[in-house]
Amino acid sequence: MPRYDIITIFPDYFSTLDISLIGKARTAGLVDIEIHDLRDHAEGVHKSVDDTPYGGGAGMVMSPEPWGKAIDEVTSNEIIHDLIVLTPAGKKFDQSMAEQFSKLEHLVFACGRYEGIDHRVTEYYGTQPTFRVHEVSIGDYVLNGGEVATLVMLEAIIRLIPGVLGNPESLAEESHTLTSNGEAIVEYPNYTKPAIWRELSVPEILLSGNHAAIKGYRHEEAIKRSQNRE
Ligand code: 6GU
Repeated sequence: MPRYDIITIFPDYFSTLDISLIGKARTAGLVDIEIHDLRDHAEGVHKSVDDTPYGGGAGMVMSPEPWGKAIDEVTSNEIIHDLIVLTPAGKKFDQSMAEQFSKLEHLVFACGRYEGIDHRVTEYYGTQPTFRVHEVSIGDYVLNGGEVATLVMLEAIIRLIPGVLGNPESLAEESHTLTSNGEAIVEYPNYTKPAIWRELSVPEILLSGNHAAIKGYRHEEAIKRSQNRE
């Protein structure tokens, strides 16, 4: 099964990985997720993991030493490791990236805080033959750290692992599949009972039983939504 190691100074962020679909996937032995506290690799009475930036400037930078120790501890020279460094300066995460990562055997998530991690960590592992390093962002806004970004990535990745979703048909049908010309197509709007809610009716065609017409209607609605999204 694929293994995901998460290195963070806030392990508590990841308690939600015990619940819902990901919790079930872990219990079922479909994925192995291990959380590691970076501070276990810090030295001194204060167990400090950061320092002031060379060249000056605001904020603190995470020191390379604890990161090197933490990453070395969860990796070996035997297999390829994909090291994901969470940073707003990274390549933007999307569904195709999720699909690629979902096929990999060992992901290591490095959750930076403060003004990020000393860049030599990215440089060093980038030169190691058993590592591929990916700097990833989840969108054009600034978070306080990589923890929530890691949760977003894990949710998108793990649901693509075979056996995790109860109904694999929902994978093929759902939002953000790409059309034949590579355009992102979003899902059509969905309705369930009651047929009238607060004076709003469900579109009549969905009650018609005419499957071809329903298919056509849904496609039209999906196109409209896709065009309105930019
Ligand atoms: Cl991965 N990290 C931080 N700190 N901010 C972000 C981000 C990551 N992705 C978008 N904003």
